[in-house]
Amino acid sequence: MIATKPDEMGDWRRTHYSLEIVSKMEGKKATVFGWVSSVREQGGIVFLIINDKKGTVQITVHKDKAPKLVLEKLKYLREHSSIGVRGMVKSMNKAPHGAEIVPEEIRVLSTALRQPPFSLFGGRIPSIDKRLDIRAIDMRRPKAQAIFKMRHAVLTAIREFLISRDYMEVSTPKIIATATEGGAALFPLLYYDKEAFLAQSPQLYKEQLIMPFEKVFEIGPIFRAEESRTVRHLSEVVSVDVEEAFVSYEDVMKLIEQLIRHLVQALYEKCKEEMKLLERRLTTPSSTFECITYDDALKILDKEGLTVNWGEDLSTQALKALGGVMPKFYFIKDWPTSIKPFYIKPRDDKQDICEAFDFMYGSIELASGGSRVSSKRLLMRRLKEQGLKPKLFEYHLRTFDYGMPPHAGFGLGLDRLMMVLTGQENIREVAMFPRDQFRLTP
Ligand code: AMO
Repeated sequence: MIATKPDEMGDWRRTHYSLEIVSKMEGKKATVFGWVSSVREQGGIVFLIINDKKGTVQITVHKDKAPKLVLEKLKYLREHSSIGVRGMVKSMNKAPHGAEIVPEEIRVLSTALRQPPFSLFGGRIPSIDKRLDIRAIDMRRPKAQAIFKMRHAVLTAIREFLISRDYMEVSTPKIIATATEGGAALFPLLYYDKEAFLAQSPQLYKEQLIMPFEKVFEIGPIFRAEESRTVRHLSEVVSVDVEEAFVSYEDVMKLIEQLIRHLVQALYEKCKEEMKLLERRLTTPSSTFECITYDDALKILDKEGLTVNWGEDLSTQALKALGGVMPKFYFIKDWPTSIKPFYIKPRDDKQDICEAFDFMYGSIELASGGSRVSSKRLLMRRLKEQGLKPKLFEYHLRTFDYGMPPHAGFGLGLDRLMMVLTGQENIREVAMFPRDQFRLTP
């Protein structure tokens, strides 16, 4: 029940964030906004704690001295309501950051109609499924805040890293005509009177874009109609796609090594507090990651008592076993051509092996990539070998008539990378509004 009409914000604007209310401001006026996270009364003094995006600030109301209107407002204040406070800063040792605000006026902008079904600031939290139902509130928990601040820092650092190396950020269509990633199922949709699909990957477009721009990257959504519900798969994720002309898969693998080192360093610079809160300690990876071939992987698995026949993909069980032996970042390269997509280049000396790699962290595949087929004839043959119709790819193949150079690239799953960097077991913890077979809202 709302006891009174909410106040208008009027001409009030924030003058300071919570963190800026410090003892040096003694005697100055401040206007802060945020959400009430606790109301406590002790010996005729009411302490309000207000949370904003940067932290907390204490508001102290002396009941015998406070303006009547402030006291009136206190009656209706409850946790989670959003309020504005204008008052005088007083230095106070016991308050967060050594200062508090003594309010001259309080505006209650929106009274919380109910309390969240779990405490945001401590105590047991329910399962992810229950939390996702009110995700925008769940994300106010300090640990969720830390995860998404780290995600933001990683996205910023990826852009910094690639742009400083002269890659151009591009945007490609997400409504597309043909599949590129054989195994993963497509989401069909009605595009006027035609069937179209949500993009599984920007693969063909990023390859085309190396013709005009040579070095490109895209950070955007990819869509996969995953059949099974796992802690590592979602139906929509963000992919960091990179593509470059005149390089091979070995070159882009080196780029991934440098990128990951840059990201870990950036997190230590910008997100120390967040990593501490999540109890995440990352060691800066060495400058070269371990790199095994697919054949090596089969040998390791054989030693672990797991037989995988040459030419078979590595099952979840096999990846788990491999992750037990190699728990950190590493590459698996030189895969059988038959289990990699049509656009991956077979090796010149041994056509049944291709210049593909997967980039791993333990048992999690974080990225895959490779050298691409740049010959139109070969690409048509590879399409046919994979049961696809070159005619449907005419719009793509056409580009190859105009001097398509050797090129290589990769797609890195941002959500899986964030699982690793923040130490989360379930991919849903690092996606703001995750989508899976059973979840289309919020
Ligand atoms: P691939 O299909 O391996 O390769 O996808 C690249 C990376 O995207 C992430 N990913 C997913 N993450 C969570 N849930 C999913 N359902 C999901 N699907 C994919 C993974 C994966 O390693 N075109 C190629 C890339 C290239 O060669 O450039 C591609 O899409 O982290």
